[in-house]
Amino acid sequence: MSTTLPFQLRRPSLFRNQSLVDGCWTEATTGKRFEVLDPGTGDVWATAPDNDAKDIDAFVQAAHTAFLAYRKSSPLVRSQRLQKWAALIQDHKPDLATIITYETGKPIADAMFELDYSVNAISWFAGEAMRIQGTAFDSVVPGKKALTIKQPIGVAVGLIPWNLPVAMVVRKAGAALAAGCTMVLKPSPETPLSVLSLALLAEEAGFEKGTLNVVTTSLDNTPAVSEALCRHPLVKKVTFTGSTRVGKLLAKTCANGLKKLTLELGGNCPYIVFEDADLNQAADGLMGLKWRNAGQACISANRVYVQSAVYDQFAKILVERTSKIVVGHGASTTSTMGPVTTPQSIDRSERQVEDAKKHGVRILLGGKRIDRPGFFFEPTIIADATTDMRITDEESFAPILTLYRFETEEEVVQAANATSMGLASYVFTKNVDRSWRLLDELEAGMIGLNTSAISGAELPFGGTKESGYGKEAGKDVAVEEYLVTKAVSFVVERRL
Ligand SMILES: *[C@@H]1O[C@H](CO)[C@@H](O)[C@H](O)[C@H]1NC(C)=O
Ligand SMILES: *[C@@H]1O[C@H](CO)[C@@H](O)[C@H](O)[C@H]1NC(C)=O
Ligand SMILES: CC(=O)N[C@H]1CO[C@H](CO)[C@@H](O)[C@@H]1O
Repeated sequence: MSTTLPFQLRRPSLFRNQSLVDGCWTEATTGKRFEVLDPGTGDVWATAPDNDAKDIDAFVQAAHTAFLAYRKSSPLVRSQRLQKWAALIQDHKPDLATIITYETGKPIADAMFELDYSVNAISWFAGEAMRIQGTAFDSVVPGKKALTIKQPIGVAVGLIPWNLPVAMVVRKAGAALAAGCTMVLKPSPETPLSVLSLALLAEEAGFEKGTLNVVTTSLDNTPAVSEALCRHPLVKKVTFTGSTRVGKLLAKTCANGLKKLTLELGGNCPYIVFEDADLNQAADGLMGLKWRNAGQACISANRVYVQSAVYDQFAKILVERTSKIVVGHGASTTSTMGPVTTPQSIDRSERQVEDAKKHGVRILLGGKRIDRPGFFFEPTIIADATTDMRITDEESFAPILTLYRFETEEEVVQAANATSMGLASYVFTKNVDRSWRLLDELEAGMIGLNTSAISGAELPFGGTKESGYGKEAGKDVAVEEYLVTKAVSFVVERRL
Protein backbone atom coordinates (compact mmCIF):
# COMPACT_ATOMS: atom_id res chain seq x y z
CA MET A 1 0.00 0.00 0.00
CA SER A 2 1.30 3.45 -0.80
CA THR A 3 1.19 6.04 1.98
CA THR A 4 -0.86 8.52 -0.03
CA LEU A 5 -4.52 8.24 -0.89
CA PRO A 6 -5.45 7.37 -4.50
CA PHE A 7 -7.55 10.56 -4.63
CA GLN A 8 -7.43 14.11 -3.42
CA LEU A 9 -9.92 15.50 -0.95
CA ARG A 10 -10.89 19.16 -0.81
CA ARG A 11 -10.48 18.82 2.94
CA PRO A 12 -7.79 16.17 3.58
CA SER A 13 -8.42 16.14 7.36
CA LEU A 14 -11.86 14.62 6.70
CA PHE A 15 -10.13 11.28 6.11
CA ARG A 16 -9.83 9.27 9.34
CA ASN A 17 -8.48 5.76 9.69
CA GLN A 18 -8.57 5.16 13.41
CA SER A 19 -11.43 4.02 15.62
CA LEU A 20 -13.38 6.61 17.57
CA VAL A 21 -13.93 5.98 21.26
CA ASP A 22 -14.94 8.66 23.73
CA GLY A 23 -13.84 11.40 21.34
CA CYS A 24 -10.35 9.87 20.86
CA TRP A 25 -9.00 8.41 17.65
CA THR A 26 -7.41 5.11 18.67
CA GLU A 27 -5.72 1.92 17.49
CA ALA A 28 -6.79 -1.61 18.49
CA THR A 29 -5.07 -2.84 21.68
CA THR A 30 -3.18 -5.42 19.63
CA GLY A 31 -2.05 -2.65 17.27
CA LYS A 32 -3.28 -4.78 14.34
CA ARG A 33 -4.88 -3.18 11.30
CA PHE A 34 -6.83 -4.64 8.37
CA GLU A 35 -6.86 -3.69 4.70
CA VAL A 36 -9.55 -1.90 2.73
CA LEU A 37 -9.76 -2.64 -1.01
CA ASP A 38 -10.84 -0.51 -3.95
CA PRO A 39 -13.35 -2.81 -5.70
CA GLY A 40 -12.63 -0.92 -8.94
CA THR A 41 -8.99 -2.11 -9.01
CA GLY A 42 -8.75 -4.82 -6.33
CA ASP A 43 -5.88 -2.83 -4.75
CA VAL A 44 -5.47 -2.08 -1.05
CA TRP A 45 -5.76 1.67 -0.56
CA ALA A 46 -6.21 2.08 3.20
CA THR A 47 -6.10 0.29 6.52
CA ALA A 48 -8.13 0.55 9.72
CA PRO A 49 -7.74 -0.75 13.30
CA ASP A 50 -8.66 -4.42 13.72
CA ASN A 51 -10.41 -4.28 17.10
CA ASP A 52 -11.30 -7.58 18.70
CA ALA A 53 -13.81 -8.64 21.34
CA LYS A 54 -11.53 -7.50 24.17
CA ASP A 55 -11.63 -3.90 22.88
CA ILE A 56 -15.43 -3.67 23.04
CA ASP A 57 -15.92 -2.73 26.68
CA ALA A 58 -14.18 0.65 26.24
CA PHE A 59 -16.56 1.62 23.40
CA VAL A 60 -19.67 0.63 25.33
CA GLN A 61 -18.48 2.29 28.56
CA ALA A 62 -17.82 5.54 26.66
CA ALA A 63 -21.30 5.43 25.14
CA HIS A 64 -22.83 4.69 28.53
CA THR A 65 -21.08 7.57 30.30
CA ALA A 66 -22.13 9.92 27.50
CA PHE A 67 -25.69 8.57 27.73
CA LEU A 68 -26.03 9.62 31.39
CA ALA A 69 -25.71 13.26 30.28
CA TYR A 70 -27.19 13.06 26.78
CA ARG A 71 -30.46 11.49 27.98
CA LYS A 72 -31.13 14.73 29.85
CA SER A 73 -30.37 17.03 26.91
CA SER A 74 -33.14 19.24 25.59
CA PRO A 75 -34.94 17.93 22.51
CA LEU A 76 -34.24 21.30 20.91
CA VAL A 77 -30.48 20.86 21.39
CA ARG A 78 -30.62 17.34 19.90
CA SER A 79 -32.59 18.67 16.98
CA GLN A 80 -30.17 21.53 16.35
CA ARG A 81 -27.15 19.21 16.44
CA LEU A 82 -28.82 16.84 14.00
CA GLN A 83 -29.55 19.78 11.67
CA LYS A 84 -25.93 20.88 11.93
CA TRP A 85 -24.77 17.33 11.16
CA ALA A 86 -26.99 17.28 8.05
CA ALA A 87 -25.57 20.65 6.97
CA LEU A 88 -21.97 19.45 7.42
CA ILE A 89 -22.66 16.31 5.37
CA GLN A 90 -24.17 18.54 2.69
CA ASP A 91 -21.04 20.76 2.72
CA HIS A 92 -18.71 17.75 2.44
CA LYS A 93 -20.67 15.85 -0.21
CA PRO A 94 -17.95 15.66 -2.89
CA ASP A 95 -15.33 14.38 -0.43
CA LEU A 96 -17.68 11.91 1.22
CA ALA A 97 -18.82 10.66 -2.20
CA THR A 98 -15.19 10.01 -3.16
CA ILE A 99 -14.56 7.97 -0.02
CA ILE A 100 -17.79 5.98 -0.53
CA THR A 101 -16.83 5.30 -4.14
CA TYR A 102 -13.39 3.94 -3.25
CA GLU A 103 -14.86 1.65 -0.58
CA THR A 104 -17.99 0.35 -2.30
CA GLY A 105 -17.06 0.72 -5.98
CA LYS A 106 -20.28 2.61 -6.82
CA PRO A 107 -20.17 5.54 -9.26
CA ILE A 108 -19.87 9.02 -7.77
CA ALA A 109 -23.45 9.75 -8.92
CA ASP A 110 -24.75 6.79 -6.88
CA ALA A 111 -22.73 7.98 -3.88
CA MET A 112 -24.24 11.47 -4.27
CA PHE A 113 -27.71 9.89 -4.39
CA GLU A 114 -26.93 8.11 -1.11
CA LEU A 115 -25.70 11.35 0.47
CA ASP A 116 -28.80 13.29 -0.61
CA TYR A 117 -30.96 10.60 0.96
CA SER A 118 -28.85 10.83 4.12
CA VAL A 119 -29.07 14.62 4.44
CA ASN A 120 -32.86 14.45 4.06
CA ALA A 121 -33.14 11.66 6.59
CA ILE A 122 -31.15 13.48 9.29
CA SER A 123 -33.18 16.67 8.78
CA TRP A 124 -36.31 14.63 9.15
CA PHE A 125 -35.07 13.00 12.39
CA ALA A 126 -34.14 16.47 13.66
CA GLY A 127 -37.85 17.26 13.44
CA GLU A 128 -38.80 14.01 15.18
CA ALA A 129 -36.48 14.83 18.10
CA MET A 130 -38.83 17.65 19.12
CA ARG A 131 -42.03 15.62 18.78
CA ILE A 132 -41.41 12.76 21.23
CA GLN A 133 -44.38 12.85 23.55
CA GLY A 134 -46.09 10.82 26.22
CA THR A 135 -49.76 11.08 27.17
CA ALA A 136 -51.98 12.01 30.12
CA PHE A 137 -55.52 10.71 30.43
CA ASP A 138 -58.23 9.56 32.82
CA SER A 139 -58.01 6.03 34.17
CA VAL A 140 -61.03 3.73 33.95
CA VAL A 141 -60.80 3.64 37.74
CA PRO A 142 -62.43 6.73 39.26
CA GLY A 143 -60.02 8.96 41.13
CA LYS A 144 -57.02 7.91 39.11
CA LYS A 145 -55.06 9.58 36.32
CA ALA A 146 -52.88 7.70 33.87
CA LEU A 147 -49.69 8.99 32.24
CA THR A 148 -47.10 7.66 29.85
CA ILE A 149 -43.56 9.01 29.69
CA LYS A 150 -41.17 8.31 26.81
CA GLN A 151 -37.52 7.81 27.71
CA PRO A 152 -34.44 6.85 25.69
CA ILE A 153 -33.67 3.15 26.10
CA GLY A 154 -29.89 3.48 26.59
CA VAL A 155 -26.78 2.59 24.62
CA ALA A 156 -27.63 1.39 21.11
CA VAL A 157 -25.41 -0.66 18.81
CA GLY A 158 -25.61 -0.18 15.02
CA LEU A 159 -24.24 -2.95 12.81
CA ILE A 160 -23.77 -1.27 9.43
CA PRO A 161 -23.73 -2.98 5.99
CA TRP A 162 -21.31 -2.11 3.16
CA ASN A 163 -23.80 -1.39 0.36
CA LEU A 164 -25.02 1.98 1.70
CA PRO A 165 -22.59 2.72 4.53
CA VAL A 166 -23.56 6.36 5.06
CA ALA A 167 -27.32 6.05 4.56
CA MET A 168 -27.50 3.09 6.94
CA VAL A 169 -25.56 4.95 9.66
CA VAL A 170 -27.88 7.91 9.29
CA ARG A 171 -31.07 5.89 9.42
CA LYS A 172 -29.94 4.22 12.66
CA ALA A 173 -28.02 7.03 14.37
CA GLY A 174 -30.53 9.71 13.28
CA ALA A 175 -33.32 7.93 15.17
CA ALA A 176 -31.14 6.99 18.15
CA LEU A 177 -29.73 10.49 18.64
CA ALA A 178 -33.18 12.04 18.23
CA ALA A 179 -34.49 9.74 20.97
CA GLY A 180 -31.65 10.65 23.36
CA CYS A 181 -29.64 7.43 22.98
CA THR A 182 -25.90 7.21 22.41
CA MET A 183 -24.37 4.71 20.02
CA VAL A 184 -21.59 2.34 19.14
CA LEU A 185 -21.39 1.87 15.38
CA LYS A 186 -19.67 -1.14 13.86
CA PRO A 187 -19.09 -0.55 10.15
CA SER A 188 -18.67 -3.43 7.74
CA PRO A 189 -14.97 -4.33 7.14
CA GLU A 190 -15.31 -3.22 3.50
CA THR A 191 -16.48 0.31 4.38
CA PRO A 192 -15.10 1.64 7.67
CA LEU A 193 -13.72 4.92 6.32
CA SER A 194 -16.90 6.72 5.23
CA VAL A 195 -18.40 5.88 8.63
CA LEU A 196 -15.39 7.39 10.42
CA SER A 197 -15.64 10.62 8.40
CA LEU A 198 -19.33 10.80 9.25
CA ALA A 199 -18.51 10.44 12.97
CA LEU A 200 -15.97 13.26 12.70
CA LEU A 201 -18.70 15.50 11.27
CA ALA A 202 -21.08 14.49 14.09
CA GLU A 203 -18.45 15.62 16.56
CA GLU A 204 -18.08 18.91 14.69
CA ALA A 205 -21.86 19.29 14.77
CA GLY A 206 -21.63 19.49 18.56
CA PHE A 207 -22.36 15.95 19.75
CA GLU A 208 -20.29 15.46 22.91
CA LYS A 209 -17.52 12.88 23.08
CA GLY A 210 -18.81 9.35 23.57
CA THR A 211 -22.19 10.09 21.95
CA LEU A 212 -21.20 8.36 18.72
CA ASN A 213 -18.36 5.79 18.83
CA VAL A 214 -17.06 3.77 15.90
CA VAL A 215 -15.43 0.37 16.34
CA THR A 216 -13.74 -0.89 13.17
CA THR A 217 -12.88 -4.55 12.73
CA SER A 218 -11.82 -7.08 10.09
CA LEU A 219 -14.01 -9.74 8.52
CA ASP A 220 -12.30 -12.37 10.72
CA ASN A 221 -13.10 -10.55 13.95
CA THR A 222 -16.61 -9.40 12.94
CA PRO A 223 -18.56 -12.34 14.46
CA ALA A 224 -16.77 -12.09 17.84
CA VAL A 225 -16.98 -8.29 17.99
CA SER A 226 -20.70 -8.29 17.09
CA GLU A 227 -21.38 -10.95 19.68
CA ALA A 228 -19.46 -9.05 22.37
CA LEU A 229 -21.49 -5.92 21.57
CA CYS A 230 -24.80 -7.81 21.71
CA ARG A 231 -23.88 -9.49 25.01
CA HIS A 232 -22.60 -6.38 26.80
CA PRO A 233 -24.93 -5.66 29.75
CA LEU A 234 -24.90 -1.89 29.14
CA VAL A 235 -26.15 -2.30 25.55
CA LYS A 236 -29.95 -2.00 25.49
CA LYS A 237 -30.73 -1.96 21.79
CA VAL A 238 -29.20 -3.51 18.67
CA THR A 239 -30.02 -2.59 15.09
CA PHE A 240 -28.69 -4.59 12.15
CA THR A 241 -28.95 -4.38 8.38
CA GLY A 242 -27.62 -7.40 6.51
CA SER A 243 -28.31 -11.01 5.61
CA THR A 244 -31.13 -13.14 7.04
CA ARG A 245 -28.56 -15.77 8.04
CA VAL A 246 -26.63 -13.33 10.27
CA GLY A 247 -29.87 -11.72 11.48
CA LYS A 248 -31.00 -15.06 12.91
CA LEU A 249 -27.66 -15.52 14.71
CA LEU A 250 -27.94 -12.04 16.22
CA ALA A 251 -31.51 -12.70 17.34
CA LYS A 252 -30.25 -15.76 19.22
CA THR A 253 -27.40 -13.82 20.84
CA CYS A 254 -29.66 -10.91 21.78
CA ALA A 255 -32.22 -13.31 23.26
CA ASN A 256 -29.82 -14.02 26.14
CA GLY A 257 -30.04 -10.46 27.42
CA LEU A 258 -33.51 -9.87 25.92
CA LYS A 259 -32.05 -6.95 23.97
CA LYS A 260 -34.47 -4.99 21.86
CA LEU A 261 -33.61 -5.68 18.23
CA THR A 262 -34.31 -4.21 14.80
CA LEU A 263 -33.52 -6.45 11.83
CA GLU A 264 -33.45 -5.25 8.21
CA LEU A 265 -32.63 -8.45 6.33
CA GLY A 266 -32.78 -9.99 2.87
CA GLY A 267 -35.24 -8.91 0.19
CA ASN A 268 -35.74 -11.13 -2.91
CA CYS A 269 -38.25 -8.51 -4.09
CA PRO A 270 -40.78 -9.13 -6.88
CA TYR A 271 -41.34 -6.45 -9.55
CA ILE A 272 -44.64 -7.00 -11.35
CA VAL A 273 -45.50 -5.46 -14.70
CA PHE A 274 -49.08 -5.92 -15.97
CA GLU A 275 -50.07 -5.63 -19.61
CA ASP A 276 -51.97 -2.40 -18.92
CA ALA A 277 -48.93 -0.71 -17.35
CA ASP A 278 -47.09 2.24 -18.82
CA LEU A 279 -44.09 0.20 -19.98
CA ASN A 280 -41.75 3.18 -20.14
CA GLN A 281 -42.62 4.08 -16.57
CA ALA A 282 -42.03 0.47 -15.48
CA ALA A 283 -38.71 0.35 -17.35
CA ASP A 284 -37.56 3.70 -15.91
CA GLY A 285 -38.27 2.45 -12.41
CA LEU A 286 -36.46 -0.81 -13.00
CA MET A 287 -33.38 0.78 -14.57
CA GLY A 288 -32.89 2.94 -11.50
CA LEU A 289 -33.69 0.22 -9.01
CA LYS A 290 -31.78 -2.66 -10.57
CA TRP A 291 -28.51 -1.10 -11.76
CA ARG A 292 -27.94 1.42 -8.97
CA ASN A 293 -25.17 0.10 -6.67
CA ALA A 294 -24.73 -2.68 -9.26
CA GLY A 295 -27.86 -4.36 -7.89
CA GLN A 296 -26.52 -4.49 -4.34
CA ALA A 297 -29.50 -3.33 -2.31
CA CYS A 298 -31.98 -5.33 -0.27
CA ILE A 299 -34.89 -3.53 -1.97
CA SER A 300 -33.53 -4.21 -5.48
CA ALA A 301 -35.78 -6.15 -7.87
CA ASN A 302 -34.74 -9.80 -7.80
CA ARG A 303 -37.63 -11.35 -9.73
CA VAL A 304 -39.26 -9.35 -12.52
CA TYR A 305 -42.68 -10.75 -13.50
CA VAL A 306 -44.04 -9.53 -16.82
CA GLN A 307 -47.47 -10.39 -18.21
CA SER A 308 -47.36 -12.45 -21.37
CA ALA A 309 -48.86 -9.91 -23.77
CA VAL A 310 -46.11 -7.34 -23.11
CA TYR A 311 -43.27 -9.68 -22.16
CA ASP A 312 -41.24 -9.48 -25.37
CA GLN A 313 -41.78 -5.76 -25.79
CA PHE A 314 -40.73 -5.04 -22.20
CA ALA A 315 -37.65 -7.27 -22.52
CA LYS A 316 -36.68 -5.37 -25.68
CA ILE A 317 -36.95 -1.99 -23.93
CA LEU A 318 -34.79 -3.27 -21.08
CA VAL A 319 -32.09 -4.69 -23.35
CA GLU A 320 -31.98 -1.46 -25.37
CA ARG A 321 -31.56 0.72 -22.31
CA THR A 322 -29.23 -1.60 -20.42
CA SER A 323 -26.83 -1.87 -23.39
CA LYS A 324 -26.12 1.83 -22.92
CA ILE A 325 -24.73 1.30 -19.40
CA VAL A 326 -21.03 2.15 -19.17
CA VAL A 327 -19.30 -0.13 -16.68
CA GLY A 328 -16.10 1.24 -15.17
CA HIS A 329 -14.32 2.51 -12.11
CA GLY A 330 -16.73 4.45 -9.92
CA ALA A 331 -14.50 7.52 -9.87
CA SER A 332 -14.53 7.84 -13.66
CA THR A 333 -17.16 10.38 -14.69
CA THR A 334 -18.21 8.29 -17.69
CA SER A 335 -19.12 5.20 -15.61
CA THR A 336 -22.81 4.60 -15.03
CA MET A 337 -22.25 1.29 -13.22
CA GLY A 338 -19.32 0.28 -11.04
CA PRO A 339 -17.96 -3.05 -9.84
CA VAL A 340 -19.62 -5.14 -7.15
CA THR A 341 -18.11 -4.57 -3.73
CA THR A 342 -16.71 -8.00 -2.89
CA PRO A 343 -15.09 -10.77 -4.95
CA GLN A 344 -17.55 -13.24 -3.37
CA SER A 345 -20.38 -11.47 -5.24
CA ILE A 346 -18.70 -12.30 -8.55
CA ASP A 347 -18.44 -15.97 -7.62
CA ARG A 348 -22.07 -16.09 -6.54
CA SER A 349 -23.20 -14.34 -9.74
CA GLU A 350 -21.33 -16.88 -11.85
CA ARG A 351 -22.89 -19.77 -9.96
CA GLN A 352 -26.36 -18.27 -10.37
CA VAL A 353 -25.95 -17.71 -14.11
CA GLU A 354 -24.55 -21.23 -14.64
CA ASP A 355 -27.48 -22.67 -12.71
CA ALA A 356 -29.96 -20.57 -14.71
CA LYS A 357 -28.49 -21.86 -17.98
CA LYS A 358 -29.12 -25.43 -16.84
CA HIS A 359 -32.78 -24.51 -16.52
CA GLY A 360 -32.96 -23.48 -20.17
CA VAL A 361 -33.14 -19.69 -19.81
CA ARG A 362 -32.18 -17.22 -22.52
CA ILE A 363 -29.33 -14.82 -21.67
CA LEU A 364 -30.38 -11.60 -23.40
CA LEU A 365 -27.38 -9.59 -22.22
CA GLY A 366 -24.14 -10.09 -20.31
CA GLY A 367 -23.77 -13.15 -18.10
CA LYS A 368 -20.05 -13.07 -17.37
CA ARG A 369 -17.44 -11.49 -15.13
CA ILE A 370 -15.50 -8.76 -16.91
CA ASP A 371 -11.87 -9.55 -17.50
CA ARG A 372 -10.14 -6.56 -15.90
CA PRO A 373 -8.71 -5.80 -12.46
CA GLY A 374 -11.37 -5.25 -9.78
CA PHE A 375 -14.66 -7.01 -9.21
CA PHE A 376 -16.71 -6.40 -12.34
CA PHE A 377 -19.72 -8.32 -13.62
CA GLU A 378 -21.60 -7.51 -16.83
CA PRO A 379 -25.10 -6.06 -16.49
CA THR A 380 -27.01 -9.25 -17.16
CA ILE A 381 -30.56 -9.87 -18.36
CA ILE A 382 -31.97 -13.39 -18.12
CA ALA A 383 -35.27 -14.23 -19.83
CA ASP A 384 -37.67 -17.16 -19.37
CA ALA A 385 -36.60 -17.80 -15.79
CA THR A 386 -38.17 -20.74 -13.98
CA THR A 387 -39.31 -21.11 -10.38
CA ASP A 388 -36.92 -23.96 -9.60
CA MET A 389 -33.75 -22.06 -10.47
CA ARG A 390 -31.47 -20.82 -7.75
CA ILE A 391 -31.98 -17.11 -8.30
CA THR A 392 -35.72 -17.46 -7.58
CA ASP A 393 -34.98 -18.28 -3.94
CA GLU A 394 -31.60 -16.65 -3.53
CA GLU A 395 -31.13 -12.88 -3.77
CA SER A 396 -28.69 -12.07 -6.57
CA PHE A 397 -27.34 -8.89 -4.90
CA ALA A 398 -25.54 -8.27 -8.19
CA PRO A 399 -26.35 -6.75 -11.60
CA ILE A 400 -28.54 -9.64 -12.72
CA LEU A 401 -32.06 -8.91 -13.91
CA THR A 402 -34.28 -11.96 -14.19
CA LEU A 403 -37.53 -12.01 -16.20
CA TYR A 404 -40.43 -14.39 -15.50
CA ARG A 405 -43.50 -14.64 -17.73
CA PHE A 406 -46.99 -14.77 -16.18
CA GLU A 407 -50.58 -15.01 -17.45
CA THR A 408 -52.99 -14.11 -14.63
CA GLU A 409 -53.10 -11.87 -11.58
CA GLU A 410 -53.81 -14.86 -9.27
CA GLU A 411 -50.79 -16.69 -10.62
CA VAL A 412 -48.43 -13.74 -10.15
CA VAL A 413 -49.60 -13.04 -6.59
CA GLN A 414 -48.84 -16.65 -5.64
CA ALA A 415 -45.45 -16.51 -7.35
CA ALA A 416 -44.53 -13.15 -5.83
CA ASN A 417 -45.38 -14.36 -2.33
CA ALA A 418 -43.70 -17.72 -2.73
CA THR A 419 -40.53 -16.77 -0.86
CA SER A 420 -39.46 -16.73 2.76
CA MET A 421 -38.74 -12.99 2.39
CA GLY A 422 -41.17 -10.07 2.53
CA LEU A 423 -39.36 -6.78 2.15
CA ALA A 424 -40.62 -4.77 -0.85
CA SER A 425 -42.87 -5.46 -3.83
CA TYR A 426 -43.39 -3.32 -6.91
CA VAL A 427 -46.53 -3.23 -9.04
CA PHE A 428 -47.07 -1.46 -12.35
CA THR A 429 -50.67 -1.24 -13.57
CA LYS A 430 -53.27 1.33 -14.54
CA ASN A 431 -56.13 -0.69 -13.06
CA VAL A 432 -57.22 0.92 -9.78
CA ASP A 433 -59.21 -2.09 -8.52
CA ARG A 434 -56.26 -4.38 -9.15
CA SER A 435 -53.94 -1.96 -7.34
CA TRP A 436 -56.06 -2.15 -4.20
CA ARG A 437 -56.24 -5.95 -4.38
CA LEU A 438 -52.47 -6.24 -4.67
CA LEU A 439 -51.82 -3.81 -1.84
CA ASP A 440 -53.78 -6.26 0.32
CA GLU A 441 -52.41 -9.51 -1.06
CA LEU A 442 -48.68 -9.02 -1.52
CA GLU A 443 -46.66 -10.17 1.48
CA ALA A 444 -44.26 -7.26 1.86
CA GLY A 445 -43.41 -4.53 4.32
CA MET A 446 -43.28 -1.92 1.53
CA ILE A 447 -45.03 -1.56 -1.83
CA GLY A 448 -44.21 0.67 -4.77
CA LEU A 449 -47.24 1.36 -6.97
CA ASN A 450 -46.14 2.58 -10.40
CA THR A 451 -42.84 3.58 -8.85
CA SER A 452 -39.64 1.99 -7.64
CA ALA A 453 -38.74 4.89 -5.32
CA ILE A 454 -40.10 3.50 -2.06
CA SER A 455 -37.52 4.60 0.46
CA GLY A 456 -37.89 7.95 2.18
CA ALA A 457 -37.47 9.21 5.72
CA GLU A 458 -41.22 9.78 6.09
CA LEU A 459 -42.22 6.15 5.41
CA PRO A 460 -41.63 3.16 7.72
CA PHE A 461 -38.82 1.13 6.17
CA GLY A 462 -38.82 -2.57 7.04
CA GLY A 463 -40.04 -6.01 6.07
CA THR A 464 -42.18 -8.93 7.15
CA LYS A 465 -41.50 -12.70 7.18
CA GLU A 466 -37.76 -13.47 7.10
CA SER A 467 -36.95 -9.93 5.95
CA GLY A 468 -36.95 -9.04 9.64
CA TYR A 469 -38.79 -6.81 12.08
CA GLY A 470 -38.70 -3.25 13.33
CA LYS A 471 -38.91 -0.01 11.32
CA GLU A 472 -36.13 2.38 10.43
CA ALA A 473 -37.92 5.48 9.21
CA GLY A 474 -41.42 6.86 9.34
CA LYS A 475 -43.33 9.03 11.77
CA ASP A 476 -43.50 7.67 15.33
CA VAL A 477 -42.27 4.15 14.54
CA ALA A 478 -38.57 4.81 13.83
CA VAL A 479 -37.75 6.78 16.98
CA GLU A 480 -40.03 4.51 19.02
CA GLU A 481 -37.48 1.71 18.46
CA TYR A 482 -35.11 3.64 20.75
CA LEU A 483 -37.63 4.56 23.45
CA VAL A 484 -39.19 2.89 26.43
CA THR A 485 -42.71 3.79 27.51
CA LYS A 486 -43.06 4.22 31.23
CA ALA A 487 -46.60 4.03 32.60
CA VAL A 488 -47.47 6.16 35.59
CA SER A 489 -50.59 5.86 37.74
CA PHE A 490 -51.49 8.37 40.34
CA VAL A 491 -54.38 8.90 42.59
CA VAL A 492 -56.11 12.26 42.56
CA GLU A 493 -58.67 13.80 44.80
CA ARG A 494 -62.10 12.20 44.28
CA ARG A 495 -64.65 14.92 43.80
CA LEU A 496 -68.32 14.03 43.86
C1 LIG B 1 -3.79 5.07 8.26
O1 LIG B 1 -3.20 5.13 9.55
C2 LIG B 1 -2.01 4.45 9.76
C3 LIG B 1 -1.54 4.62 11.20
O2 LIG B 1 -2.50 5.07 12.05
C4 LIG B 1 -0.97 4.83 8.74
O3 LIG B 1 0.20 4.08 8.91
C5 LIG B 1 -1.54 4.68 7.34
O4 LIG B 1 -0.61 5.01 6.37
C6 LIG B 1 -2.79 5.50 7.22
N1 LIG B 1 -3.31 5.67 5.86
C7 LIG B 1 -4.28 5.02 5.21
C8 LIG B 1 -4.55 5.48 3.83
O5 LIG B 1 -4.94 4.13 5.67
C1 LIG C 1 -50.06 4.20 -12.56
O1 LIG C 1 -49.32 5.17 -13.28
C2 LIG C 1 -49.92 5.49 -14.52
C3 LIG C 1 -48.97 6.34 -15.31
O2 LIG C 1 -48.48 7.43 -14.56
C4 LIG C 1 -51.24 6.16 -14.30
O3 LIG C 1 -51.84 6.49 -15.53
C5 LIG C 1 -52.15 5.20 -13.54
O4 LIG C 1 -53.37 5.82 -13.22
C6 LIG C 1 -51.47 4.71 -12.30
N1 LIG C 1 -52.30 3.67 -11.74
C7 LIG C 1 -52.78 3.69 -10.51
C8 LIG C 1 -53.64 2.56 -10.11
O5 LIG C 1 -52.53 4.59 -9.72
C1 LIG D 1 -53.30 -13.09 -0.15
C2 LIG D 1 -52.57 -14.16 -0.89
O1 LIG D 1 -52.94 -14.53 -1.97
N1 LIG D 1 -51.51 -14.64 -0.28
C3 LIG D 1 -50.76 -15.73 -0.84
C4 LIG D 1 -49.40 -15.28 -1.31
O2 LIG D 1 -48.73 -16.41 -1.79
C5 LIG D 1 -48.50 -17.39 -0.81
C6 LIG D 1 -47.54 -18.42 -1.39
O3 LIG D 1 -47.84 -18.74 -2.69
C7 LIG D 1 -49.81 -17.97 -0.35
O4 LIG D 1 -49.59 -18.90 0.68
C8 LIG D 1 -50.68 -16.84 0.18
O5 LIG D 1 -51.96 -17.32 0.46
